Amino acid sequence: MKEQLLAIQQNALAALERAEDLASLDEVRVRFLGKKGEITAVLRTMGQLPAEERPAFGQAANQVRSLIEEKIKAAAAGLEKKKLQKRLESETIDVTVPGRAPEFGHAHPLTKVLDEVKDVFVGMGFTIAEGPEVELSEYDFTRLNIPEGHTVREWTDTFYITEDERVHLRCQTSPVQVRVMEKTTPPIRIISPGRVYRKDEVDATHSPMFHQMEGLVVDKGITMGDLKGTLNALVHKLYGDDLKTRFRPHHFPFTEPSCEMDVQCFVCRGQGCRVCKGEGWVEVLGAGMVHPKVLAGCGIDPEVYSGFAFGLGLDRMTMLRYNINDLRLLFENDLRFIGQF
Ligand code: 2U9
Repeated sequence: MKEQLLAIQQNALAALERAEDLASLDEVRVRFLGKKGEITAVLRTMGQLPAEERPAFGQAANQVRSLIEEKIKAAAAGLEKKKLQKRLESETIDVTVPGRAPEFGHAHPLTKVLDEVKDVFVGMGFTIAEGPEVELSEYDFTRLNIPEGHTVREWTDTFYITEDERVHLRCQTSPVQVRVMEKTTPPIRIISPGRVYRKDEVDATHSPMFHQMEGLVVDKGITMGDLKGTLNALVHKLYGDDLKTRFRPHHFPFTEPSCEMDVQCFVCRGQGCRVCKGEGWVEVLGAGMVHPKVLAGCGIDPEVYSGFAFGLGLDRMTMLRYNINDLRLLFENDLRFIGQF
């Protein structure tokens, strides 16, 4: 019986040596110390021993048991430590290794141009006014001297919200200025940037939604000279002092007289190229003296006050600025395109 105990002890210690992980270690414990384990089994045979030998044998068997238990505990601690070591190694981060640079986004080209234009006007004492995109026809048409029946009020041009044509998606940001004029005593110096909507097929230069920046100055004695001086200051700040500009007569229902402003093509400097379609000049905005009926319609006496207003297409200005030949690129969010700016 003693040899049997010894054999069990050696087998147990050998099995412990081979145990790679806690699971196989537990198998060893069950095999030797478990209810059906070898130690338990040999203890059950103690009954076959002569009575006087049993205490010694029992003691020897318990010694083997407690030895195996100790060895298992020590081995478990060793395996735990090894496991922790491995986890620490795998989790160790080399703080000297440079971190992954977070990808920084940047402003969309449209936003960059908008901020540039805002800076110029805020620098000239203008304030920024904003208003609803879902607008009343009263403010976007009637108050702007665009009477019923005018083509721009057609369903073909305008996204009406209500059957009665009282509410639509604004076609320009001018209603913002009307809302300011009706509740403000001049002087008024505001710019109103924002999204506008017109029923247009999407192509390289048209989109049903695009961005405008309009401006308005109303005070005593405002002249066409103030209009030209202010818009020349804008162009020279944006494109450089030496760029030539010209004003061509035009017509808008809400301004009289009206004009369009061209700048010398900043790509070919007037020689003629793809950007200016060989003209040497590029149209950048429309403007004019606020129509007296529009002033009066907002409760401002045109005998006392006068004003000028202008409007520019921000998308178009951005395309000119960055030599972009397709408007859709500004809206399609292709990171290869956006990433360039
Ligand atoms: C009030 C009175 C007058 C705003 C103006 C323009 C000329 C103009 C176009 C620019 C590019 C529209 O997006 S676009 O196609 N706009 O040319 N806008 S004068 O005149 C106003 C505005 C408000 C109370």
